Amino acid sequence: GVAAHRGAVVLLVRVAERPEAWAGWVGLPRWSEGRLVTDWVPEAEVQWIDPRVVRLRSTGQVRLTFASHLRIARSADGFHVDAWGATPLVPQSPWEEYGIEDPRITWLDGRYWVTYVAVSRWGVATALASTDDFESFHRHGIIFAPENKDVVLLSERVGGRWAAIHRPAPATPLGPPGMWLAFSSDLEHWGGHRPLVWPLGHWESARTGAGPPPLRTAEGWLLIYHGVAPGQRPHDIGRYQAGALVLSADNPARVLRRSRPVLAPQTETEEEERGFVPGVVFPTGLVDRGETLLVYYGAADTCTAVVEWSRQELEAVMEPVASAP
Ligand code: MAN
Repeated sequence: GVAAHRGAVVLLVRVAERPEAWAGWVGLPRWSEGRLVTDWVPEAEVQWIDPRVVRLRSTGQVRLTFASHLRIARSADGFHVDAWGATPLVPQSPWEEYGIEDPRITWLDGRYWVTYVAVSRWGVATALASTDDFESFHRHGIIFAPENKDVVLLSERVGGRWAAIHRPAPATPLGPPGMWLAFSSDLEHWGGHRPLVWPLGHWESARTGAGPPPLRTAEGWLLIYHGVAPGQRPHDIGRYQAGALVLSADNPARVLRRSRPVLAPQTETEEEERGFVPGVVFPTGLVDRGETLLVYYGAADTCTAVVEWSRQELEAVMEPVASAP
């Protein structure tokens, strides 16, 4: 996630840590009382689901092979990191024990609000924190229960209420995980849920989720989002690309225009086996520079990258869509 703060770009970066290899054992990290500890499990006890996730044969428990926390980086020009913040944001509560991930920052009502993913033995939820200096954070707890990720806040009230886009992940395969809209008067209690985005193209048919918090424009809300194309086999992660759409200003449940993919895995790390999870671009931050947009994204779950888009070119590839089903 990114924000403009005191004339610079502030990045809240997800840092994932993995224990060093130890022959015959798999190290599964978790946070406990503010410290990172590792559970060492014999290799034979572990069934790999993908590079990120294992299942323990004895208990059936699912664990991540890494644990994430968030770090602050400051950049004057948006391209080079000038300084790292002194205090990282690390997992604190039991529902953050396997890590905190994928932050998104929204400036709203005179404060920065951070939605982030909290991972634990209870599943994958979304929590809320706020700050005004990126040095100390106030935690507001979980706002969307498991499984729910890709939560972004709209920076202005709609019809008197705050609005969020969220992405519940149903286990019953009646429909692929997709984006929903919800409303709140205090940012902590959410209701009025309704489906927002349904897949149109094959590239987004496995799942979709919001990218950076939507940008208010003259036309409405510009939302960059990720779409996933199904892989070959059932457990394949699939290919992540990004698209863009515009939501109506007074009724953000209405999608006005929508693009084909505008960002695809392209660098060697993103495309090949050199990344931790190749085939993934995952935008979560946006800086409005007027004629251009800076879009910050996770590349192959390996590094953070930035791309600069011409606003005009992006506008030109978003086509009008027929109204919601
Ligand atoms: C998926 C991926 C990972 C993430 C876990 C838990 O496996 O999105 O990057 O760490 O879910 O959220």
